[in-house]
Amino acid sequence: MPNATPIEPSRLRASFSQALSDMYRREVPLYGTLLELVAGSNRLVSGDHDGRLEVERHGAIRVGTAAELAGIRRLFAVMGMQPVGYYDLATAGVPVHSTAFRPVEAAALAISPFRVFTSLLRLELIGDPELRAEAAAVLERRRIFTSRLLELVALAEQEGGLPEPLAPEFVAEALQTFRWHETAPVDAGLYDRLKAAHPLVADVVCFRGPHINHLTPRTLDIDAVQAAMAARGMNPKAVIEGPPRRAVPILLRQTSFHALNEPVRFAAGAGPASGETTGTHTARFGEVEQRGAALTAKGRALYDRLLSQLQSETADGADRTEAASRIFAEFPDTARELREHGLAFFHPGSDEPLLYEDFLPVSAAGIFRSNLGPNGAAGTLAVSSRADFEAALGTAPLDEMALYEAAAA
Ligand code: OOG
Ligand code: NI
Repeated sequence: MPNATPIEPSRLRASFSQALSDMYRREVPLYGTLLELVAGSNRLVSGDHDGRLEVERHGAIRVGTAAELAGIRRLFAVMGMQPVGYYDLATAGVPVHSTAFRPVEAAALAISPFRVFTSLLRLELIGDPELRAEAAAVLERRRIFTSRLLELVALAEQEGGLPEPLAPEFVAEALQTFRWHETAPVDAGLYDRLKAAHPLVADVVCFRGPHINHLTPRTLDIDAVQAAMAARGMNPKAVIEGPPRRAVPILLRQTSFHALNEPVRFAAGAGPASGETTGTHTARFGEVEQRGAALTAKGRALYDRLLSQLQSETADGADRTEAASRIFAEFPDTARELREHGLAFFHPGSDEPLLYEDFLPVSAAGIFRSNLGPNGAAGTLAVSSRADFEAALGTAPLDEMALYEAAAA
């Protein structure tokens, strides 16, 4: 389709995230309940009756190979999303390392802030060499992009954008990559062995593609949503990740309902008597987030120090709410002090802090763990290699601090 005007990447991203939301609500009806609850609570807080404040801010996927990660990078680039930041989850016992694909320009963020937390499985952490080879072989065989999607991505790369008339088809084909598959290409025996190695390994290897594992709308009052989830029997995780409630919110607070147990049909095994078998898998959930000020390196260092103090003081199960407000009292809680102490970034010539657009590794690990069941809480794993991740991605992720510095200048 020569000479057709390319669609603005932010508009393509907006329609993709809306389509993904519609698909996920059909796949996971409890997520629809969460969206309604968040919309209701946002209306109470803001008195805003028409705006879609609670439009999804992010989603998350997990891929299995370098080639898949590189393909995901090309796909998201068409929608104006660049890899930002590097997150090593190994120190929290989660065998992945990650980046976030997101828009970086203020204008693009304003049109659609949608981003995807994307994790690459570290297969080398499977100790048993035979099992590792089996997992690698399964991953090598799968194709997570339709051939038509690959054609459309290549066309967009050649033309410097996706021709506008092809946008609906592009969105429909892209959704295929992230949909749920109820049938697994592996037998139940292999699933069980991979799950015993780590539940995350089974989640990545045993399915036909990187199903979206959660979407996350924005709330204006995360404490209210947490309480409402509990009141509705939605089984929320025990604690809200991130900083405590404050007058001037900083960084990112997150909570979720626990992942559901969903039916799966496994392929027939190799044994003579075995046919297709059924089982269950636990991976998909719903999350909410509340964002606050982006912190400078100095502010972030203070946050990290207070958070690790909080973690060590509550390791024995002590009351986290009490400890958090006591420990975080040290973090100044007015915009004026945040600026005077050089703790947060501000819009140029304004009292308004810049919004934090990224993720927090300790919080992300908490979200992972609460959704992986009892085996998900392993200790520290071998430290990951940022160089390996960059080689797989085909580039170095952008540095989030540099982006905030530029936006504040
Ligand atoms: C990603 C968990 C991290 C967040 O909001 O911090 C995340 C995953 O479960 O794949 O989404
Ligand atoms: Ni998330």
